[in-house]
Amino acid sequence: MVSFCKMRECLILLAVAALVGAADLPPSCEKPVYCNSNLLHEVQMARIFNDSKTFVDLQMKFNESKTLGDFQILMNDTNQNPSRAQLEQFVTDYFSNEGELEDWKPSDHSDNPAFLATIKDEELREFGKGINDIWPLLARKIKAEVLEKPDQYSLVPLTHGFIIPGGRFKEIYYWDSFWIIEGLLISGMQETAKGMIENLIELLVKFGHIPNGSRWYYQERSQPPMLTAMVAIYYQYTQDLEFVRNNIGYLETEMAFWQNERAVTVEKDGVNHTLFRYYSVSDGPRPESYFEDYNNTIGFSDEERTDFYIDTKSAAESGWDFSTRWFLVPGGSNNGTITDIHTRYIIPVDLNAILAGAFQQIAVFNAVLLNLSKSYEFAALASDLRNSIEAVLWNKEDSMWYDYNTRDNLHRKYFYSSNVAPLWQNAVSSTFLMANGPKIVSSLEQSGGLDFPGGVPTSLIRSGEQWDFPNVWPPEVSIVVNALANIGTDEAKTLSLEVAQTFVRSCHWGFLQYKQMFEKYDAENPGQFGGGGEYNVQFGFGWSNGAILEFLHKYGSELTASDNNVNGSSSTTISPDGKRRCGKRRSALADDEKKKERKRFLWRTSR
Ligand SMILES: *[C@@H]1O[C@H](CO)[C@@H](O)[C@H](O)[C@H]1NC(C)=O
Ligand SMILES: *[C@@H]1O[C@H](CO)[C@@H](O)[C@H](O)[C@H]1NC(C)=O
Ligand SMILES: *[C@@H]1O[C@H](CO)[C@@H](O)[C@H](O)[C@H]1NC(C)=O
Ligand SMILES: *[C@@H]1O[C@H](CO)[C@@H](O)[C@H](O)[C@H]1NC(C)=O
Ligand SMILES: *[C@@H]1O[C@H](CO)[C@@H](O)[C@H](O)[C@H]1NC(C)=O
Ligand SMILES: *[C@@H]1O[C@H](CO)[C@@H](O)[C@H](O)[C@H]1NC(C)=O
Ligand SMILES: *[C@@H]1O[C@H](CO)[C@@H](O)[C@H](O)[C@H]1NC(C)=O
Ligand SMILES: *[C@@H]1O[C@H](CO)[C@@H](O)[C@H](O)[C@H]1NC(C)=O
Ligand SMILES: CC(=O)N[C@H]1CO[C@H](CO)[C@@H](O)[C@@H]1O
Repeated sequence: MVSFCKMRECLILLAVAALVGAADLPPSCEKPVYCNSNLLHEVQMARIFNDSKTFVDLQMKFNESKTLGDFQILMNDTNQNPSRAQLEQFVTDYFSNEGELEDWKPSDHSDNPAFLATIKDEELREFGKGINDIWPLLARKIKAEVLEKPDQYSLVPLTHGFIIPGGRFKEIYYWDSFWIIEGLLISGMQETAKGMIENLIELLVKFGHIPNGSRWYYQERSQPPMLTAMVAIYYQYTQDLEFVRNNIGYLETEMAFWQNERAVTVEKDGVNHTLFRYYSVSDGPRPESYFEDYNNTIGFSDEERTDFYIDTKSAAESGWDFSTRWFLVPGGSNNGTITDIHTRYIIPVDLNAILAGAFQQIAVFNAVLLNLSKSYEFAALASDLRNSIEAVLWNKEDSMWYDYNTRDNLHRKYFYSSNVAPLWQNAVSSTFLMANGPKIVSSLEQSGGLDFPGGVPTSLIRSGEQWDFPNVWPPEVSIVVNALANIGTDEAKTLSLEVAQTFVRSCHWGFLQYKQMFEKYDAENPGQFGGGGEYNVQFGFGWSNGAILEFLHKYGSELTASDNNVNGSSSTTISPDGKRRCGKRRSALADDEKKKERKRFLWRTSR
């Protein structure tokens, strides 16, 4: 600012900047104990718990005003400087972790659901059974105490039992729930799946959007908006049109939230486009990662700190917390660290694809419900967004979609698994697909992102962040597998199967070794869990189980646990010792052979 304004103007500008500073922003949530108080600050900064989430998950033994008032007395008595021991004592006296949730037995769980019989490979059938057996271990219900004194909990009470992701994630989570619901439907647990959706709708009604998870401290953040996709997959499995009729208004409410709160105008080639970004505006560090966020802003100006909090929360809203996807350094590259986070300037491919898919799905639902004017309205929204995705995010040269940096008007030309999300969400027109499908396949093959024995990593950049190399996140593998399948050519289908096969074998190997499913895996070491980020790897794990069940269901007659089980196929990925990477079909093909093969494309579907 100082470099291009005269002193007097600068003072005015600075004054204006200060006016829109932290003072005008809401706190992370309306519960001071959990979001905005010196109690929170002192306890978190003293690192009484290694994981910052532990404290904000505790329940208060007394009401909020007594808790805050008594803490103020402690502060006064200690000259505003309580010792660590005094803080520990206060936490012990005023908080408890007796538990807000109890185990729950979903009545629709069966030990031998029908889909298992469709898995041809015996070892993988065992694997599918093993995963199906995990559902009851992740099933929870809110205790009656929470409903009696909701003000003393950070947990938001919900009516139905639900499936948690696992580990430290012991509440219901928004986008995780899509893969959990799909897995439940495959396991024949339709009632549980329906209850999950109804819980999320309760959150939508309460907050006006669906927060990251069912905790007050997630109040100002949403997550990838998959509610419509959840209702769609539930309808696909159940044909429960009554449910769609009763809930379609909520799907429209959610779309309105994104349209009103997260839309941005991007001018490209002389045309203005409406696209969407993650943008969660509130003041203060994320309560559940308070120490980490605060520590990262040491040395920042007030304005920089406020921006950092908004950009980290916005990145958390994306589900990719954290990744070089949100890092932006001068010049426009992603070569930075967490302190270079500028989520607000990035237009994400996956978010826009999800919304285009949701608009289209709502149009379809309205058509089925014979509400044609609504159907046209949403079809037009879908079509506009598809056009904007093509105009702004599609990179013709590379035959790939990229996130777009609105600060420098540049594509973010990096491999991220989210780049292919428009195919996954059917957010492309049939003519576009006909013209570009084969090119996208080769672009993806050449990216290097599919070359790892442990699955598709989210990126190829080893940043130390958990949504970067070498971590493989199960929902992202699902996005790539479905994106390829939706291209519709034989080659794309083969590649889709290969990607699924590699990941299923990796997780199977890990399952045999550890008797666990992890939230994330390691692309370089099949079956091993991923690392990095702010907390230790978690077990369980909702979306991993869902993604594997999806692959076993989708490709159950073709997948094999190891090459020994393969009958007549030369496709190889890893050996069950999990260490060696064998030659892959694609790399084995000479370039001209590849070209010939590409010419043999058979278009099976056109949309
Ligand atoms: C917290 O972390 C420290 C240092 O890493 C470790 O020594 C300690 O055992 C941990 N405490 C708990 C309760 O996990
Ligand atoms: C909170 O609890 C205290 C003592 O337990 C009580 O005196 C006070 O009325 C309560 N306040 C509210 C708002 O319930
Ligand atoms: C703490 O001290 C301040 C300033 O001395 C005073 O205004 C406040 O009432 C005190 N609070 C309590 C709870 O003692
Ligand atoms: C795009 O919108 C901006 C402001 O929102 C406006 O200044 C600009 O003229 C518009 N450009 C076009 C091509 O309509
Ligand atoms: C605090 O931040 C500094 C960088 O400013 C970092 O080196 C350090 O590891 C952080 N401490 C913790 C405990 O995260
Ligand atoms: C990224 O930054 C590091 C140090 O900040 C530097 O060594 C490296 O060359 C940079 N890489 C690129 C691709 O700009
Ligand atoms: C169509 O949708 C509108 C707006 O949601 C609603 O008012 C109307 O009742 C619906 N019509 C039918 C036939 O469902
Ligand atoms: C392979 O499949 C064929 C036909 O299904 C069967 O006849 C043959 O025995 C199988 N071979 C092996 C090694 O399993
Ligand atoms: C950082 C944040 O916003 N909290 C959580 C949101 O939900 C995801 C799970 O989908 C967690 O990874 C985040 O920690």
